Amino acid sequence: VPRHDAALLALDAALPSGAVRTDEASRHAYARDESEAAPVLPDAVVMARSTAQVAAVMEVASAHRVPVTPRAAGTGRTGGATCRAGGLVLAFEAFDRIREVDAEDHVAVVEPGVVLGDLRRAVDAARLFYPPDPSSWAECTVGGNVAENAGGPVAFKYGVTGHYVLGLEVVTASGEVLELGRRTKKGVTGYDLTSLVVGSEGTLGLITRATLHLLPAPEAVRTLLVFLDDEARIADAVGATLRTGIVARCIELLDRHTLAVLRDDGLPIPAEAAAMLLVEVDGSEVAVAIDQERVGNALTDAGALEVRLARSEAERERFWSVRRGMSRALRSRAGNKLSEDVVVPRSKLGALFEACRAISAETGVRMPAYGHAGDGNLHVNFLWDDEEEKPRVDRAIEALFRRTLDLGGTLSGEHGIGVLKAPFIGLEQSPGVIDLSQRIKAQWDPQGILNPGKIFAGPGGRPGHGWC
Ligand code: LAC
Ligand code: ZN
Repeated sequence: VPRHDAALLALDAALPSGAVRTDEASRHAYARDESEAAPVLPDAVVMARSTAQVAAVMEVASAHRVPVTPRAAGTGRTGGATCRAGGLVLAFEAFDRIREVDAEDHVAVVEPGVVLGDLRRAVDAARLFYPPDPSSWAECTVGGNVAENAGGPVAFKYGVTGHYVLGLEVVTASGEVLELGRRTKKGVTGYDLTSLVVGSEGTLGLITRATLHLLPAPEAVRTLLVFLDDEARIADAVGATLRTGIVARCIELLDRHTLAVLRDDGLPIPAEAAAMLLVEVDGSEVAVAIDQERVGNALTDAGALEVRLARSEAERERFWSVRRGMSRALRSRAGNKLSEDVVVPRSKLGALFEACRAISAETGVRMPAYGHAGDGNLHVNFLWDDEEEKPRVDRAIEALFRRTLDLGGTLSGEHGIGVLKAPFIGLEQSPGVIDLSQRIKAQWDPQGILNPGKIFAGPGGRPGHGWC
């Protein structure tokens, strides 16, 4: 039953009619994201279309101490858009205009609900390039990308979302509108509050506009389909690519389990292949012709079973579309799935892979892995069918996290902590760092109404891989 009656009345008065929804269907539609985090029904869903409306919502929410969970496409993978404490889901999907693509200054200015695919097309039409390419780009939004500091395959060469954020307009918990950052490429005035908000998972402020840095579009891209006969060759193949000195655009990995998904989809995979890399180079037509050859030769020398150039844009897109759908494909292959996005220093990729195999053998949990090998960023998945297997899954995940940290890595490369990893943040960060972070949070949001329950395992936090 919806609560917060007084706040809802005040919101109804402050916003256009239809913006505040308390019907069952709306509440259910906004109860979960693209993760295994258990759904929670919001008391109401509020649709925002402007900075003024977001500010009005926060004025009411802070006056009535109502929790607010920001959300746009709901493609997040750690439960960040689920409202653990009830209250409002503030939906940004209709706040979605591309306000500017400036081809001279190489800047785009967008509202938070802009779908990344739409931004990519608009930027492309101006012969520019906005590199961040999370697999969900056809659906996810720029606001969510900034809030999670999303990455993707080409992060290997180009970096993640945060590297392209020059400035942000942010609405605070009390409804104040702040302009952070700048519009110029360089700028070091004062504290870098823009970077603090990037990746803060909606816990510090609400992003109502983003000013993004663009690059000139590379003239050409070439895709190498690299097949390996043994997963043990993966680390060597990645190393061989790096040693050419050519910065590939991406070095993506599929292990033998995830390669099977490509096979099942009818893609041409050599029978003896046990792993695959998707390696791309980009630049001028002349440069990619040379780079593709040199990287291909290095991979052949490193013992690749076969190195094949994607013959056409259509073939390239066939591989990428199955790769982008990997997370959902794996989910359809088991009753339950949890997936991680751990990162290790590149030189430890082989050790991480061995650890995955050992943990899988020891716990009996199926652990397919794929991801951004060039960045040492693996999506290790945990698949199980019966609920009684769950304790073994929990054990496997904790073992993966501990090993990752032993190898000098980090718990999350691109999906954030959200609720799912909150119980584990103390494995990586010291009490002093967590305490300082929580004091920063309290400065921005003294009442704790912005996306409560995320990042930090609260006193009521559950043990294990939380909430699911
Ligand atoms: C991917 C998402 C899961 O790389 O991060 O497909
Ligand atoms: Zn990824």
